[in-house]
Order: sequence, then C-alpha cells, then structure tokens
Amino acid sequence: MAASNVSVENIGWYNSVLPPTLHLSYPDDTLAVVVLSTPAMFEDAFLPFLEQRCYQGLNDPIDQCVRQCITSAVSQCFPGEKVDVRYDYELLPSRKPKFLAQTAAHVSGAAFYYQKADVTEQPWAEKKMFGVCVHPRFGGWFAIRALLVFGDVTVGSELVQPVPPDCVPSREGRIKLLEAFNFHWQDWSYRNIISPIQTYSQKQRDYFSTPPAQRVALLRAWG
Ligand code: B12
Repeated sequence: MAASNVSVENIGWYNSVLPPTLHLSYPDDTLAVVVLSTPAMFEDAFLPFLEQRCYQGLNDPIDQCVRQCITSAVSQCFPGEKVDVRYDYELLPSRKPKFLAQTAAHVSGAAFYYQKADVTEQPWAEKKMFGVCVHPRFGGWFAIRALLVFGDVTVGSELVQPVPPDCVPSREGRIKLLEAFNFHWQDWSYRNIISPIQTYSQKQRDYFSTPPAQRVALLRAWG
C-alpha cells in the first residue's frame, strides 16, 4: 500500500470557495497537487527515516520526514520546474495557514470536507464546530500534508473538477462525525465513520497519542 496519495486541482477551484484574504496569488488555471499521507506512511517512510537518524532539534520529526520525502520526490520527478511547496504545518506571518488543507482536499476530489453548514437543522446553535475531511477509502485514517503549486504549468478546461465522494450522506452520520471530531478526537472514533481499508498500526497510534513534547523520548525508548 502506497504511503502517499495525490490529487490534482487548479487554483481557481480552491480560490473560488475562499474569501480574497485567503486566496493563493496564482492565476486560476495554475496546476496544483494535494499530497495526503496514508496509514502506511508511518512504517514505510517514517520508521526508515528515523533509522537514518536524520531528524534534528526541536522540529517535529514527522514534519521533517514529510519535508524530506516531498523535497526529494519533487527534485527527482520535476527537475528545474518551479514548484511552490506548502506544508500543512506552515503559517504565514499573519498566523494564517499557508494553505487550507481541508478545502484543498475537497476541491481536488480527494476527500469530502464536512462542515457545520453541511448539517441541516444543526443541534449546536452558535457553537463553533471544526470541520473534518473523510476519505472514501481511508475514512479519517490519513493526513493532508502539502500543496504543490506548479507556478509555470497551466491546465485547460480538459481538467474537469471531480466531486469528492460523499461517504457520510445522512444528517445523523454527519452529526456523529462532527461531534466525534470536535469532542472526542483522541479516541480515534471519527476516523472510523466509514469502514477504512487500512488504519494506523498500534505503534503509530501510540506515537500520535503521546504529547508532542514527549515523542522524542518515546522514539529513544524504541531505540
Ligand atoms: Co487541526 N487538523 N486538528 N487544529 N489543523 C487540520 C485541520 C488537519 C487538516 C491537519 C492535517 O491533516 N495535516 C487535520 C484534519 C484532517 C481531516 O480533516 N481529516 C487536523 C487534525 C487531525 C486535528 C486534530 C484531530 C489533532 C490532530 O490529530 N492533529 C484536532 C481536532 C480538532 C479538535 O480540537 N477537536 C485538531 C485541532 C486543531 C486546533 C489546534 C484546535 C486548530 C484549530 C482548528 C481549526 O481551525 N479547524 C487546528 C488547526 C489550526 C489546523 C490547521 C493547521 C489549520 C486549520 C485552519 O486554521 N483553518 C490544519 C492544517 C491546514 O489546513 N494547514 C489542521 C482555517 C479555517 C478558517 O478554515 O474552518 O475550513 P475553515 O473555513 C474555511 C472553509 O469553510 C472555506 O472558507 C473558510 C475560510 O474562510 N469554505 C469552503 C467556505 N465555504 C466553503 C465551501 C466548500 C465546498 C469548501 C471546500 C470550503
């Protein structure tokens, strides 16, 4: 099973659902690619990365691993191409994320982004509810890692915008999903809102259940 999964979009699809303050300043027909990590990423990429002892300092080791994998894939596959790589964890000086990962995943058709507005007769009144993407095969067992913008590549109207599969169509299912993501995300239940083809291994769950500040100690304990 591959450790990553990519979906293509154009910048216009992304910008069209966002206010101008969050637009990416590229022409609408610019090519972009969303990169997701699948459950296999931990064993296939992260544990080998640790064995090479490449991680350093205070930065998150998973983020360092993702950066190394994407940088090397981009330079090998697209030498000389102008690629603006934006990672999920990067912030602009304004403290806004460098790209909205869930919006990018939705507009590319990779994973439906369920938001409060997707629930009719919402039971939460004015309460803020964070939205969550569900992948048709991995459920919630994946992460959205990066957006690659190919600044010099334009796509024409032959690229038809895919509709992401709506795998949680019912009101009750969406309420269950959003409540699990907002109120009980540590118990992993939101990730099983549909039957996934693969989930995180116990080792991966142990890693992500450990507070970030203690993860380096856990890695040392694993040897
Ligand atoms: Co978080 N988090 N997070 N997180 N977080 C991310 C959202 C992400 C994508 C990271 C990743 O995959 N690498 C995942 C979600 C994956 C998924 O959806 N399946 C993620 C996760 C998993 C979590 C946690 C479970 C912890 C964890 O395991 N990492 C918890 C769960 C939430 C909880 O606390 N119960 C968690 C927590 C948080 C905190 C610390 C609370 C903050 C705030 C959460 C939030 O604002 N959503 C947080 C952040 C900041 C982020 C981060 C870095 C940015 C999110 C953000 O600020 N969005 C993202 C990664 C990223 O995006 N770079 C991860 C800005 C807001 C304004 O965007 O609510 O989507 P928005 O609103 C926009 C859309 O509605 C859009 O316009 C709005 C903006 O104007 N829009 C759209 C309007 N109309 C329409 C129509 C359509 C069709 C579409 C598509 C869009």
